[in-house]
Amino acid sequence: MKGLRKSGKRPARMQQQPAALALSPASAPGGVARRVLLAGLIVALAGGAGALAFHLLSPKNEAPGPPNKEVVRDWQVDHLVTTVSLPTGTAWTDLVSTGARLANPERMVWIPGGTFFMGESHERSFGDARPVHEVELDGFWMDATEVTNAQFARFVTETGYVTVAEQQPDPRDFPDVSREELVPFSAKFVPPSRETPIRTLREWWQPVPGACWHAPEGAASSVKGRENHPVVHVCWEDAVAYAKWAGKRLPTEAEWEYAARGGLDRKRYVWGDELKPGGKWQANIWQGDFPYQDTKEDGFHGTAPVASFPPNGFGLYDMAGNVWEWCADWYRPDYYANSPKKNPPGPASSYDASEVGVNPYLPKRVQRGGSFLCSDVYCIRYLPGGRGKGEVKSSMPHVGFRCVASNSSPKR
Ligand SMILES: [Ca+2]
Repeated sequence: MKGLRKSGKRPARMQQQPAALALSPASAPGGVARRVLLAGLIVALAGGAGALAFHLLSPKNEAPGPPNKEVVRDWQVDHLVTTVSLPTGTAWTDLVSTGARLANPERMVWIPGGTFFMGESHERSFGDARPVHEVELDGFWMDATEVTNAQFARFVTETGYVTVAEQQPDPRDFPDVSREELVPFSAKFVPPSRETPIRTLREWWQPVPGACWHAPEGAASSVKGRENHPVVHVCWEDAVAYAKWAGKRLPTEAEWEYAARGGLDRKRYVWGDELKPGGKWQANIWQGDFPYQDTKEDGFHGTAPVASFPPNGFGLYDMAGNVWEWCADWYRPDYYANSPKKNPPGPASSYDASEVGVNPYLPKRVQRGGSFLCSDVYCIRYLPGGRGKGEVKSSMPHVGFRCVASNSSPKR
């Protein structure tokens, strides 16, 4: 198979289209589509270092989303939380504390509104997480876990939805690949077998024909036995489609960061200041020498079943590590300097000139939380203020999502 080559004139749709990787490892490393996706990967993976400064101020004891017994019961039925029985007048704090004791992936928890300082200013922090700025948010519901394969399968079964990775690529987006060679595909992380310079990162990712959410390693694979793992190989529009079906939406970046902190004030991790309290890992990240040796001290190489680690203070699982999570916002590295204080929706469009050789106008959305490929010695963007980004048509094996809902009871 011939590789993708950079076209002299970029088709208009190229900026809207995938994503993507060349279709063979031998493909031209300078291919436009490949560089689009890999540039995002580099940012997602190659974070700098630094602690976060996050300041949670005076959360408000607002009324919960379901305002009465009737709605709460419906919410429980919808989410199969049959073990929960909440009387009329239950405060949001009770919902949160109740939720924190459960590990039902169908469940949502109420995140109380409040004011906090978003971003971080540590000397080793990421430039796009500055300046720290005060943000005020209304309360909202949030999925306790990342959306699982089982949940996504239900969505697909009911709707017939076909993800972007399963669709035939548009030849106009891959002008240097023959029609015969152009097949649906997604990406696979292939670590080197020995120590290697970080600059070779692009070589660690390979396109895999047939790879998609239900066949993560290619056509011969499946998610059997991984029903409770987070769904991956979903691009931004796939996540949005699921959210609409579920009567929910993707979180704004501000909502995501606020929720990730779980009510803690200026802590380095979503669980506190200590990496391994009691000697126990608190998230599915990478241990060992990245990228060639994962000792999986935390028990997992690759994705872990959702809720395999303790929840944060709001009862949310895996807000650090496991998989990156799509947010609703367009990505701009300079947004924090101009964002509104109240419920910031993100910028009107994306613009990112920080990636050398990549069109700065490529449509990118925010990703948060880091993944199983993050570590304290390499990509620490799994810390609560760390920002990630991805081209909207790109699907990856370490990117998933979770949903939120405003004050109304979500459908599912
Ligand atoms: Ca791990």
